[in-house]
Amino acid sequence: MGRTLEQTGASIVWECLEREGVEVIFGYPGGAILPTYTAMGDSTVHHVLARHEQGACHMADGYARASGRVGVVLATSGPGATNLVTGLATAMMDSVPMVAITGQVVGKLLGSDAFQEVDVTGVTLPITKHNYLVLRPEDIAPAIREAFALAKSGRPGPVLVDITKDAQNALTELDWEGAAPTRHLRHVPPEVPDADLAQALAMIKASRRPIILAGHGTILSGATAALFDFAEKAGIPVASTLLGLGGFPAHHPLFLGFMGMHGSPWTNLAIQEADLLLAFGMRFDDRVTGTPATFAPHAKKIHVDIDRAEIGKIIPVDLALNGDLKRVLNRMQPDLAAVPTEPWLAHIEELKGGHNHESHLADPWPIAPVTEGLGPIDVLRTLQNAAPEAIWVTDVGQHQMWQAQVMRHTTPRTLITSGGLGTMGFALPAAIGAKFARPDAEIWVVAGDGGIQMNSQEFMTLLQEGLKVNVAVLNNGYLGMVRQWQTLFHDDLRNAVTLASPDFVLLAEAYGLKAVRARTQAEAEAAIAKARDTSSPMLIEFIVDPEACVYPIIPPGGRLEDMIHEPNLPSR
Ligand SMILES: Cc1cc2nc3c(=O)[nH]c(=O)nc-3n(C[C@H](O)[C@H](O)[C@H](O)COP(=O)(O)OP(=O)(O)OC[C@H]3O[C@@H](n4cnc5c(N)ncnc54)[C@H](O)[C@@H]3O)c2cc1C
Ligand SMILES: Cc1ncc(C[n+]2csc(CCOP(=O)(O)OP(=O)(O)O)c2C)c(N)n1
Ligand SMILES: [Mg+2]
Repeated sequence: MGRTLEQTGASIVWECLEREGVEVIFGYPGGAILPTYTAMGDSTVHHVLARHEQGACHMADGYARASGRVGVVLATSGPGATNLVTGLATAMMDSVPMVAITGQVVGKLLGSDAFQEVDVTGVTLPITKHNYLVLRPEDIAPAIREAFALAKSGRPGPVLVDITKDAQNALTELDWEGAAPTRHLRHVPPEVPDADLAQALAMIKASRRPIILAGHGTILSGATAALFDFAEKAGIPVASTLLGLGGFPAHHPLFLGFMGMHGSPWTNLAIQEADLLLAFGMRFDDRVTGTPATFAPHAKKIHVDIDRAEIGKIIPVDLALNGDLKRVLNRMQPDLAAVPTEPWLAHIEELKGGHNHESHLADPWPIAPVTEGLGPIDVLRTLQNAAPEAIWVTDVGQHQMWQAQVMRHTTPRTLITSGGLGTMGFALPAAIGAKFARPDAEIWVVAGDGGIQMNSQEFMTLLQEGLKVNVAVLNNGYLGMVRQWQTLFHDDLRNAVTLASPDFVLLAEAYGLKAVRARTQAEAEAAIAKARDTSSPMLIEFIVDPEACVYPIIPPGGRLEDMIHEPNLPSR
């Protein structure tokens, strides 16, 4: 009877994916993963052929960020696997649940410099949450099941499963129940003791200038509703990290916008004056703290984080609540009382100078006159007004920061961006993944002329898959963020930042997208309307001011209050 139930390791890979509920995977074939591609057969899992493994990896990442589910990427050994490295590191830095499956040379050749052999578990050890080298077909199902459990449990992250070609080819029986994961149980967060919650509540009660700093963990934990109730009941204002945007509605009166190096001025100032900082699911990145020793100097600090290793890593805290944020907030909620924060909120209003809290760049923080071309901020405002419900997938650079400053993120998972690694080339493939997660959503890429050239081959994947995603390229002729640093901090040297680009309209058309260039506000508005009206994907190249800088900016080694503002504005 045994033989009839036997199947190849490769076929087990697909069965495991199906049983894990995977609907779509992103990949690129090659020799060592060929048995698995051969066994794809009539699998219910839709395979998206990327044009580069890095693209496939960011697609899986974008899918995971947009859906909250595990993204899956498939690649061959050697160069296929090494092309995943940037994508895995991107996901690792931003706690994105992902499973990467790679083919490996046959077991007996391991360590022999065989054709397309790379020690992939070695290479990816520091950029995965965990990884496996699978040598036997019977170990495939346990490794894949455990990989899914690990990727999504506790603090999410990417897990890699490297499977030798002979393990994919060999026959075995799938024992699904026997392959049930056990290791991930160690990652179940401990329950925060009642006494610690009581202490947190006492600290909140005693505070007069409290502030919540909500991070990506708010979204990862599904704690956005709990955060909303918590902030409203206590009357505590909410600042956000870049990756926390969307975790608290931008239009809410208690929302202060995002903080840090390019954050809202009043938010940074409020943090420096606060007497209690409630850090919820964030990891005190250096873009957030400025010089750590100077961060929130007057505040007692409570840090809620699921990862014990993050607590006290950068900023010493007065109370550590090591657990799941949603659970912690829900447990505190019944005993939470309103804090008399009216004077504090009034003071923050003064810091704001009466202007629109939804965008710190709104009047009266006028932006510098545009030197030539469109104002990049005007372009982003026009996009926001045209498509307020869209999902925005941003690349890395000045345009990324302006997007975060200008646009109102009201619901979770509507801003998808590479924060921790800051990976140029992320946006286009990540948007393709996001479209699979949210097929009915309006999805826009916002990229620079530099970043779009890093993975532009994925335009073809967009077309082949018949996806409607619009692409806004803000062409300033520079690697703008680097040019800005050279301008502000390195004598305006402009070394290696002047960027020649292809004709983006022709490039996009060559791939089959519709495309148009906009040089004026009227052209921009018409182009955006056309893109939203057209059923096929469309690229708009916005010719924007080459000299604009992102303000405010905290200089290297600075404190939050050392923000440099637009030079032609009155100092505050
Ligand atoms: C050009 C550029 C400029 C930037 N400027 C800024 C800036 O001005 N301001 C800014 O904020 N960022 C900025 N960033 C982004 C910055 O580098 C970090 O990526 C970002 O600050 C990280 O935010 P985070 O800590 O909320 O998220 P993550 O780095 O994703 O950390 C999430 C945290 O939540 C925890 N967590 C996960 N799940 C749970 C759970 N269930 N319960 C509790 N905790 C959980 C994790 O353990 C982790 O500690 C910039 C990036 C770039 C590329
Ligand atoms: C892969 C990668 N290489 C280098 C960098 C460093 N870097 C950060 S922003 C930036 C410039 C981005 O230029 P562009 O895409 O044109 O966007 P802009 O800043 O002009 O809006 C560079 C080179 C990076 N973040 N990622
Ligand atoms: Mg540029």
